[in-house]
Amino acid sequence: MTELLDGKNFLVTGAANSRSIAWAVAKAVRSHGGAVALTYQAERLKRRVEQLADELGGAPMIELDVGSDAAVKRAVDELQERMPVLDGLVHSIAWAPAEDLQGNFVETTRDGFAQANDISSYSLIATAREARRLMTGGGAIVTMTYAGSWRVVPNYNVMGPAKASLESTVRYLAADLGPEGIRVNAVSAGPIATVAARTIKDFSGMLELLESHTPLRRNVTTEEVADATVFLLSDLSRAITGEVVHVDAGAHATI
Ligand code: 0WE
Repeated sequence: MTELLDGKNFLVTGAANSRSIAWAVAKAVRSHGGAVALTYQAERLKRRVEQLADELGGAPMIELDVGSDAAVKRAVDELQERMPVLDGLVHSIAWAPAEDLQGNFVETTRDGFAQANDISSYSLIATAREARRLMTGGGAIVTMTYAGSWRVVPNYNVMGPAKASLESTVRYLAADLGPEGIRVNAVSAGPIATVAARTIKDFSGMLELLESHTPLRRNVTTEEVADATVFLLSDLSRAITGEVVHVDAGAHATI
C-alpha cells in the first residue's frame, strides 16, 4: 500500500485468530512495508497463530505469557535474535474472568479485579520495559483500549477500571520513554464482534444500537482500527504521544 513502515520491525501481540484486532494490525503493518513478529500465549494456542504467521509469509513467532515477568524477558531475548532492533510494539491483550463481565459490578471479586488489571494493564508496563531494550533508535508503542474506561457500559464491569488503568499507564510510559524517542499511545476501538467479544452477553444488541446512533451510523472494523494503529506506529504521528485516539465512528462524542 505505502512505504510508511519500510525497513522497520514490529512485535505484534494478541493475534489469537483471524478475527483478532492484532491480526488486522499485523496485516496492515506488512502492507505498509513493516516486518512483523507475532506472539502466542502458550503452546496449546501456537497452531492457530502459526497459520497466521504463514499467511504473512513466515513471520517469526515468539511465545509470550504476559502474566510472568520472567516469561516477558525470555520472549524479548528470543525476539532480539530475530529482530535486533525493534521500531514498534503493538499490545492487544486483555482478560478478565468471564463471571466478572456480567452481573452487578459491586460483586467484583478481589481476585477478578487483580487479574484483569494484571493481564490487561500491567502487561503493557512489563512488555514496554523489555521491548525498550531493543528500541535503540526510538520507536512507537500502541495498545488497544475501550470507552468503558471512562463511561459505564453495562457488563463491561471490571474491565472498565482495568482500561482506565491502561490509559493512565499510556501517559506515564509516554512521559518516561519520550526522552528516548519512544512514543506511547492507545487506540480506543468501538465494539467489534471478535471471538473474545462474541461470548459476551447481549453483544449483538449493543452493535445494533450503535449502528443507528453513531455519527457515522455504523460500527467499525478491525481493518479501520489497524489503519489508525499504523498511523500511530509511523512517523506521520511523530509528535503524538500519551494520546488515546477513538476509532469508534464517533460514538464517544454522542452516545
Ligand atoms: O475489552 C474488551 C473485552 C476483553 C475481554 C473479553 C473476554 C471474553 C472472554 C476480556 N476478558 C474476557 N474474558 C473472557 O472470559 N472489549 C472492549 C470487548 C467488549 O467486552 C465487553 C463489551 C465490549 C465492547 C463486555 C461487556 C460489555 C461490552
